[in-house]
Amino acid sequence: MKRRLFVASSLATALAGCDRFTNTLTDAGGLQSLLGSAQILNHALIGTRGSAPLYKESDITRPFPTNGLDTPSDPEYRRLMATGFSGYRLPVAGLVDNPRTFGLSQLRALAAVDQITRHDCVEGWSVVGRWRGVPLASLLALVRPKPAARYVVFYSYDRDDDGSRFYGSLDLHEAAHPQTQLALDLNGRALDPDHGAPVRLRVPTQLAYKSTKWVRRIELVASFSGIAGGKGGYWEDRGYEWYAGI
Ligand SMILES: Nc1nc2c(c(=O)[nH]1)N[C@H]1C(S)=C(S)[C@@H](COP(=O)(O)O)O[C@H]1N2
Ligand SMILES: [Mo]
Repeated sequence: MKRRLFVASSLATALAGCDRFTNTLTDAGGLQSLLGSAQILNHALIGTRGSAPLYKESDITRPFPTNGLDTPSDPEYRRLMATGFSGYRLPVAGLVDNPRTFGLSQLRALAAVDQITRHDCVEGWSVVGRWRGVPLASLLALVRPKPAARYVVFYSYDRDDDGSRFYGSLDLHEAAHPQTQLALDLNGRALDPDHGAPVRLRVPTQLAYKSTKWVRRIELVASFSGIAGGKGGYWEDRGYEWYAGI
């Protein structure tokens, strides 16, 4: 409980975060952020390692906002985007017995999970959307993690003004959760670049900063101490909690 309270207060102070994004939702006199912090407190206090709630078609946020506006300017990403991502390849390697590289059609050929879930940003906004894609567990089963593998690291195409790349990580338990997916579609259409095309991670059991967009490469590791700031993610390196369960 003590730890949860600590998590709650550190998340509340992080409410002004995610400011790499231009937030398209207006904040009417702080009410939104007040509601947001109450919601985050609630999540942090109630907490669950069970399943995230599923929603109905009629709950889908319409129109569905563009939350993160910074479609990567990375030249490689722009080249892929220009060809409708036909040349996209996703390597899954590191501490695995069977490293593989997947094209989009190979990913689409795997059985998909289609779920309507809520995406909660620490800034206090939420959206409900239908994400469809491959359960990460299926991919892990294909590459066969070695016993030493503890974390799954997701590297993105976007980078900061100072050049640091976005990345994130999950432990194998969360990675293999049946609701954790590599999403390919949003609300019945292929993901658009603003929402993480062609492949974005969706982790409905955790806050949205764990749902890495524009996934470029996946690596299984024993520790992330040697990666970037060593805290397991772009936001974690900047003070956010690594475990962001809701
Ligand atoms: N690659 C990458 N993934 C990312 C981010 C980012 O900056 N880069 N931001 C995260 C945060 S803070 C949020 S709230 C969600 C926003 O996802 P959306 O733009 O699809 O709503 O993406 C997450 N995944
Ligand atoms: Mo966020």
